[in-house]
Amino acid sequence: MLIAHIKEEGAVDHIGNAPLKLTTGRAMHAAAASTSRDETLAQRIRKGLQAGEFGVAFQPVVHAQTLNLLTVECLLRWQHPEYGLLLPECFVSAFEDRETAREVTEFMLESVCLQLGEMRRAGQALPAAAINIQPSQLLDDALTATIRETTQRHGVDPLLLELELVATEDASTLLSTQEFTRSLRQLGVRIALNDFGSGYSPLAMLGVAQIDTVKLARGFMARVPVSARDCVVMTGLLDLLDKLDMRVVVEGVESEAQLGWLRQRPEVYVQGYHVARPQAKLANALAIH
Ligand code: G
Ligand code: MN
Repeated sequence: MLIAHIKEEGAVDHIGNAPLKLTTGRAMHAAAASTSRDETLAQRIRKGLQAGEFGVAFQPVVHAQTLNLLTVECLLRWQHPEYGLLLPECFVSAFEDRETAREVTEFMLESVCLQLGEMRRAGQALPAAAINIQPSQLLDDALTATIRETTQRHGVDPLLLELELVATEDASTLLSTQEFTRSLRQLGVRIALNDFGSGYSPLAMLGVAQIDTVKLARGFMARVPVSARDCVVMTGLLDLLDKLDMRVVVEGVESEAQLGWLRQRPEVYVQGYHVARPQAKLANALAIH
């Protein structure tokens, strides 16, 4: 079966929970060790960007019923020379440093637009691409200009880009005021709220926030369809988002039973290991549909 095949091929995210914890521990150790040499994790990341230690993995988001591709989420990966493959949860704390967050976003935009530009020149249809940013980056006046310049240089339509902001108090505040997303919107860039329901996620913000896509946190699906009460929570949320005309992506779809349950709803998009793991090659993430 195509899906099962793709799950294995070129997977760069096959670190299970236990090894991932190990990697996290090592990364923290690394951070601590480097701090003692007067090098912060943020500085080490910037050095790693220069040294070509960072890469991008691609995970498809598909329509639950048809499995047609909606977007490819572009995920940062750090191939650390000493500690091996590190996932963003190991080092995202360093993105509180504004300059580091900016450089990482520039790296992602450059990598993703370069690949999309190459596809366009090869006459291929381009997928929409989602990139994760820190909510505070909406305060960076240069963000819109960087996106405009990078997309233009590679001949990529900014309409293809979606920025994912993790649900935090900052995201809630910034997305509830039009001016912080106005220039991005004018450029045609879409905004997604990531991990909704796991962090600071008041329902009231859905009424006011400037959001195109809500990505529901993995936790919501953990006991669906086994637990009737969890199914009620999901059904209520999906009804709410549907009425608000927001696009909904359900994250963490890890089983056929979960996908089957979500397939009852024509408006739902899904992302998760059962559909495809993050792939080292963009082409593999696109081969899903
Ligand atoms: O926070 P965000 O939703 O952007 O996280 C994306 C990360 O989630 C990816 O790096 C990937 O490793 C992980 N991921 C993707 N699909 C699944 C899944 O089905 N289950 C789990 N546990 N993690 C997933
Ligand atoms: Mn994301």
